[in-house]
Amino acid sequence: MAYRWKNDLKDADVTDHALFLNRRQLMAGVAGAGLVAATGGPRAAFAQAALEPNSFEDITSYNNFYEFGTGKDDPAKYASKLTTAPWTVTIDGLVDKPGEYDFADIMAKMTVEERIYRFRCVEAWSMVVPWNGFELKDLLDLAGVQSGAKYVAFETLYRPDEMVGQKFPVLEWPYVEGLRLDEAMHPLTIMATGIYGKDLPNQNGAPLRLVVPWKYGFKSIKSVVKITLTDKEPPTSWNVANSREYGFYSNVNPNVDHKRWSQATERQIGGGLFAKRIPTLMLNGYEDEVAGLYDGMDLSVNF
Ligand SMILES: Nc1nc2c(c(=O)[nH]1)N[C@H]1C(S)=C(S)[C@@H](COP(=O)(O)O)O[C@H]1N2
Ligand SMILES: [Mo]
Repeated sequence: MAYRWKNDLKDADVTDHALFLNRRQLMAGVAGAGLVAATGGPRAAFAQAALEPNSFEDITSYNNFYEFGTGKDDPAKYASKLTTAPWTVTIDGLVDKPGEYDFADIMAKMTVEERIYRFRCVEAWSMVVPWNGFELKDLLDLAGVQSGAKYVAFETLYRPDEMVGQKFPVLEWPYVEGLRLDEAMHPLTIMATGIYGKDLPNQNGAPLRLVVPWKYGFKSIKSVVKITLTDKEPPTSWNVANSREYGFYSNVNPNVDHKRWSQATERQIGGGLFAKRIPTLMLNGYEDEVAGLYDGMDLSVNF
């Protein structure tokens, strides 16, 4: 993954942002109460901290989606070619009900919520994104995870006619990722289907992509077509490309530097050209929620 010092930041889209904040205030006062009640106790525990989301413009114009090219503006330029309907997700491996799950059928069964998460790329830039999505656990429960399953493997669409970057051997295609089962079942782990209440734009991984907020961004695989429950640690694209630099876990960790740069701080997208870098937080600020998953593990070895 190339690390660029490219000054191509754009000013925040103030109008869009202001509208969103108003909507949130409205929800907090009126609909918000109903939402929390309807979804029950555990979900309400992830109170949305005072995170200020990036603008819709930031989130949809500065992307990594190598299937459409390696430039940060390539996905926004080329991803409109991607056909996202119809869309099916194959769920197979160690599940009771393997098969092709139609995206619309999945959506009809899932509870879509808003989750405002920090998003930290391994290249040391970050954003705050107001995702809409559902918990991955709910989808896995739908398929019925069998007792022998220990890991979850994910795969992105392979369609070089529409994904122009797949004509180049930048990575092995299709893009693949994986989680340990307990990470996948964690309530912070979601399948995102929207941003700012709109359908997920193609450049962000339409129609559904994984979001694991305490891990580096490349774990959050886009445009998912296959989910496989397995008993073996699955291959992951960046680890296959360079295992010295990209581990299976890839938890955000300011104390474990990348082989070629520090991970102690990050550049906030949308912060302007002269913005100070901010400290990177252990497990991207989700330490209270997820540190227990790694009890007894040396995170500098299992990076
Ligand atoms: N299929 C696929 N998923 C992917 C990528 C990719 O190139 N292909 N890039 C990853 C990386 S490196 C990051 S930082 C995030 C970027 O997500 P965003 O563009 O929505 O911010 O997507 C991740 N998911
Ligand atoms: Mo990334």
